[in-house]
Amino acid sequence: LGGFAVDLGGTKTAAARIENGQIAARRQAATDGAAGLDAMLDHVADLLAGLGYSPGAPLGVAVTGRIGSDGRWQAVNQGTLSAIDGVPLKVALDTRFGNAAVGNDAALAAVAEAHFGAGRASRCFAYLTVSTGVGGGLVLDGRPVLSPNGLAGHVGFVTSPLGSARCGSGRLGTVESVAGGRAIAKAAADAGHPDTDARTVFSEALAGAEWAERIVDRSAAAIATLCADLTAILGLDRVALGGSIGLAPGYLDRVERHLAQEPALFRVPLGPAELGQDSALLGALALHHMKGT
Ligand code: ADP
Ligand code: BMX
Repeated sequence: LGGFAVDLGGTKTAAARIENGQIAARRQAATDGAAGLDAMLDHVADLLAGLGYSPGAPLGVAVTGRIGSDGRWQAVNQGTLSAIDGVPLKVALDTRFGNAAVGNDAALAAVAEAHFGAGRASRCFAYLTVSTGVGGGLVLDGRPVLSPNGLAGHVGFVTSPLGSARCGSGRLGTVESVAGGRAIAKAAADAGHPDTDARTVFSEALAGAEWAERIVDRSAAAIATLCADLTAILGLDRVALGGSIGLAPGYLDRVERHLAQEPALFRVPLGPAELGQDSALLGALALHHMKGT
C-alpha cells in the first residue's frame, strides 16, 4: 500500500505519505469549518505539497460528512462544516488532483481497522470515532455497510437517553450532541467555563475538577449505551474506539464501566483502534487501491 492520503475532520485535517502500508510522513493543520469546497481543497493541496505529492499519484481522501454515490459531500451536522451542503467533491478532486478515491472518515477507518487492526478477528464489527462529532463505520462479514446516500453508519445521530439539546443535524438529543467534542465544549460553557475545548475539559477532569469529570463521564455513558444499542441491532462481536476523545487516557475505561451495567448479552467487547489516529488515512488509500482508480 503506497501513495497519499488525507483525513479531513471537523477540527483538524491530516495528510500523509504512505509507503508499504506505513505512514512515512505526516502533516496536519486546523480545519476551517466555515470554508467552502475550493478553500478546503486549497488547504488539502498545501498539506499534500509539503509531502512531495504530485498530481496523478495514488490519493485517498476521507472526510467528515456523508458522501453520496454521486460523489457529493454534505455535512450531516451543519454546525461542524457550515458551507458543505451537497458540493461536488469527487468531481472537484478528480479535476484538481486526478486519480482520487473519497469516502466518509469513520467508514474508511472501520475498513482499515477491520482488515489491519482491532477488527481482524471480528465478523460483526463497528468502529466508533469520538472526535469533533461521533461517527461510525460497520463491517459485517468483511463487508462495509454503505448506502447510496452515504448516511449508513452515521451512528452519532441516533438518540441518547442523556440527550435533550437540538443537534446540528436538526435531530433532538443525539449521541453526538452529548458525547462529541463540540458537545463537550458546549457543556463546559454551560457549566461556566466558556471557550474551553474538549481537550482542556479532559485535562481539567484528570486534574480532579468535578465539573469536567461530570461532562467526560456523561460522554462515556452515552457511548456505552450506543455500543449496547448497536449490539442489539447488529449482534456486534467487537467495537473499536477511535478519535482524539475515544483514544484519550481513561476514556475507554469509563465507557467499559458504564457498559458493565448492561445485561451480559449487550456487553460487546471493546478496545482502542489499533491503527490509532491513522485508521482513516490508511482506509482512504486502501479504497483507492481497491477501486483501481
Ligand atoms: P477530527 O474531529 O478533526 O477528526 P480529533 O479526532 O482530533 O479530530 O477530534 C477533535 C476533538 O478532540 C476536539 O474536540 C478536541 O478538543 C478533542 N481532543 C483533541 N486532543 C484531545 C486529547 N488529548 N484529549 C481529549 N480530547 C482531545
Ligand atoms: C459527524 C459527521 C460524520 C463524521 C463524524 C466524525 C458531519 C460533518 N460529520 O457525525 O460524517 O463521520 O462526525 O467526524 O456531519 P469527526 O470530524 O468528528 O472525526
